[in-house]
Amino acid sequence: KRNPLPTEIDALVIGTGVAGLYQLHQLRELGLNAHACDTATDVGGTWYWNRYPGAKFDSESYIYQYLFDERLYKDWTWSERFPGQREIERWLHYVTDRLDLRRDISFSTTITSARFDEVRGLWTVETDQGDVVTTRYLIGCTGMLSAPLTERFPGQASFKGKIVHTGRYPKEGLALEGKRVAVIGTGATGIQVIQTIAPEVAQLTVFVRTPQYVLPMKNPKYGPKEAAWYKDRFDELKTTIPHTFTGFEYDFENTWADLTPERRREILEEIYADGSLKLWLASFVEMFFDEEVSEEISEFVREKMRARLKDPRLIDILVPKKGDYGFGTHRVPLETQYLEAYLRDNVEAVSVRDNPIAEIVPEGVKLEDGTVYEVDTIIMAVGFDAGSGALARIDITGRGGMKLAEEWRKDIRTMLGMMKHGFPNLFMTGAPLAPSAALCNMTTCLQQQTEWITNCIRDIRASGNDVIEPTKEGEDAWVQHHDETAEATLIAKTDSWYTGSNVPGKPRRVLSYTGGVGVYRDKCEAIAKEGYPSFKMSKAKTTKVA
Ligand code: NA7
Repeated sequence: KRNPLPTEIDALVIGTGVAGLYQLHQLRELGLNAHACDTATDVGGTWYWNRYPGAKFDSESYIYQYLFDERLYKDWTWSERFPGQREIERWLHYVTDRLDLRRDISFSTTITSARFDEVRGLWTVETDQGDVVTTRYLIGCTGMLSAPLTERFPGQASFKGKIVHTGRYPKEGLALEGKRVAVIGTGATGIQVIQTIAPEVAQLTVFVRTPQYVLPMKNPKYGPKEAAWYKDRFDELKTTIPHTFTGFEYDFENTWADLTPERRREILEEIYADGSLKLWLASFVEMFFDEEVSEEISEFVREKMRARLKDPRLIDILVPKKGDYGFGTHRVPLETQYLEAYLRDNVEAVSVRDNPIAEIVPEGVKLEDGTVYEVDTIIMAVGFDAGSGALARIDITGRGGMKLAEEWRKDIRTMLGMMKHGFPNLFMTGAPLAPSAALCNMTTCLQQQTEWITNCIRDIRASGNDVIEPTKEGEDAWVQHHDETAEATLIAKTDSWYTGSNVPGKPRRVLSYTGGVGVYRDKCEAIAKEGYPSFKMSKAKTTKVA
């Protein structure tokens, strides 16, 4: 049975994933009357929705963690270095129960609209269940990658078999055994699906547009020894992780220019052998800025990939080419025998680079040249409207009738990625222009953002005010700093969800802050310490929510 939503409340949190759960907990600790709602039937966010075969962490389990409570950290034990969706979902249930969050969550409840009342300084929120809620603070913990691009091809509805987006994969699964299956997309998601289902299905046809740089994952099982190893390091992890460049435990330590080619190679080999994202996030930071370094490291990875594939046709389809884009300028997936999957007799790679998918027909996938690939099931691993997508799908009206979706259709601007000029008391996490999935261990960033939001609400109240809004000048300055930082990188030159180029018509901007997680944290903290100079605080006409 659905928990009823209170009609009047201090703070309403949208979403109960990694961010929303911790946000709700903190607001309650602050003494606020807080509540959360979620479209899903349970907690988990990303880890609720993405239950496709093979879904798993690419961050080490022991760092994709809440670090605010030592007991909460130490009382949970991971079974391996990179566990799968089911285990991660169980962990989030454990967190939810330990913090006793369920009593303040309404599931199966989608927020459809939110309107700011300038006179009372309150948000009026409506849901698809007919609820109308008045709240002082509205916090969108809606996820960076949670608005799936489900309608990607003409004719999808005509398909005779099952067609699903990975971000909406059914709980009961799809019974793929013995079926002819198509997978469209080879991002981090597609790769996990492909390597997992290849041995099960009768026939797998993979439609590959842009080939990916991939890194092999080393995923040892964790027993009591490993659990003791990471649990004993709790204090160390808590002090290092939040301040590294990417919110992982490792950081960039090498300087390309200082080393001989032989030594660089040795370092790349050593880090490659780690079987983690370290080659991307903690080898040579120059790869993000310097075309030559980027090319050398890219070629190092391409060489490894070619050696595994051998077949020139497969190499042509699956290995990025020199000049395409550099290693690490979009999300690097970890994989287990992904490339080897294509060496199986039942797996076919179809390049749709020059001969794109034209439509879905009742029998399967039709390419522009008229070729039809007949299949029973289509799995669309085609990605998300990242960063801005989830909040833009809610009808949010700020001051003077300003609509968030319309503003972001023109230009994706935020203040610190956590607020938006014109939308007082609307906070957000995982939103554009903050460090997030692109170059950050999500849990690190989401903890920092929710903590900043909580402290900000605490500070507003302590100052005798009710309402906060970033000034236009403050927001402009942040956007300018963000852009200058981003444009110095090769990321800005690459097409992918990192720059919004995967969604037709979306304004192009690097969505994640690229100045580093530690730097971002310091900047956010400095603003709070200085009394929020780039924000305007005010008293509302009504001090009571009701
Ligand atoms: P991504 O990384 O956006 O990948 C989507 C994939 O789908 C990518 O290979 C796309 O090719 C492909 N795609 C999208 N549209 C088409 C069409 N029309 N035709 C052919 N191929 C298409 O999404 P993921 O879900 O894999 O990963 C998202 C994030 O989730 C990931 O970065 C992690 O942080 C977790 P393209 O590259 O556009 O040529």
